[in-house]
Amino acid sequence: MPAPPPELDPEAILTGDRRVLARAITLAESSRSEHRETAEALIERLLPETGKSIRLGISGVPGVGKSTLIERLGLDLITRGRRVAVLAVDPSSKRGGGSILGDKTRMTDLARSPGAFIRPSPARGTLGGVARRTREAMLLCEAAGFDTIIVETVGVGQSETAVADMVDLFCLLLLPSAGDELQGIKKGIVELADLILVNKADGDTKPAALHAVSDYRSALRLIRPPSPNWQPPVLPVSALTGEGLEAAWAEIERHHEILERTGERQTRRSAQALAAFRADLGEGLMDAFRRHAPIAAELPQIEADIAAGRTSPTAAARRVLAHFPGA
Ligand SMILES: Nc1nc2c(ncn2[C@@H]2O[C@H](COP(=O)(O)OP(=O)(O)O)[C@@H](O)[C@H]2O)c(=O)[nH]1
Ligand SMILES: [Mg+2]
Repeated sequence: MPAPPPELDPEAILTGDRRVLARAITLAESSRSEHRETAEALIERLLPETGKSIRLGISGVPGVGKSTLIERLGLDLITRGRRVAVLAVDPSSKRGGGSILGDKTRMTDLARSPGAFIRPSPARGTLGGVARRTREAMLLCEAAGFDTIIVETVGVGQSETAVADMVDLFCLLLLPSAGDELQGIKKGIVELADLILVNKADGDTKPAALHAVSDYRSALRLIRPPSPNWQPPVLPVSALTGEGLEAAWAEIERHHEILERTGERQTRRSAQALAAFRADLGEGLMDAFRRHAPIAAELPQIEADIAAGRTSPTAAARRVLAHFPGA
């Protein structure tokens, strides 16, 4: 494994040097494998200094108020002495066009705070690749002393599952209208949530928000909770006025304590790390496989035959796998 270059001194990351931190994350996101290897070596060195944060995922449809909430909550937490890193997983940003996470992802007030570090989504890659880099960015931020990591994602694709698989607490932010369909939330996302916040519980939309809270409380009673030690709370909040955010944070801390006390946090993180390892292994094998010259030469024809119904997918897979000893 290559040694980190001098400008990527692990000590500089440990002292919280954000310029070095940003550079390390850029290397981890690079499309060049030597850059990624450098970042990986650095992360390995720093691994004993990671894991000491509250890892929080926040998801919800565009416009629900994720960025507004993260900025407000982040500023509150910083005044209480916490250090907050915000990472984004935005499946749309790879298209080069508009990001679904939106402009507020920049969170200008929070970005100015010396206690915060904000990093937009890696611009390129498959969801698996983006998730891997976000996980690495999370570890680097932890080594740099950030004790609160917030991962923002949109609730319209597969990305929320990827985020739920890298955090301790997955929070779903909802609009003050009842019904998953009305909210445009994908089936199954509510089941992933450790905490549900109904946002915009202010002004004209407050009654609807309170109504949605009681609807979701009833709905959750019918769903098996994601953890045997935790029943996901449903709370009204206003990211705009800040009302309810203190109660929401209290639940996040309570969840953190329960998971720590029961050992579930470690179990969950171990399972997540193993799943990430297996996903990387699978992707790496698939890449190696596609680059293997005899297969690369045959693959287009084989795929054309399968698409045209001339070959069965199972038989074709078996023939291709026969190129590999032991497969
Ligand atoms: N009334 C009200 N508006 C809000 C609240 N939170 C966010 N908004 C507004 O909703 C819009 C979308 O917010 P944004 O944070 O960009 O949503 P995101 O797409 O989920 O990140 C913006 O115009 C916000 O000002 C809230 O608690 N109450
Ligand atoms: Mg946003």
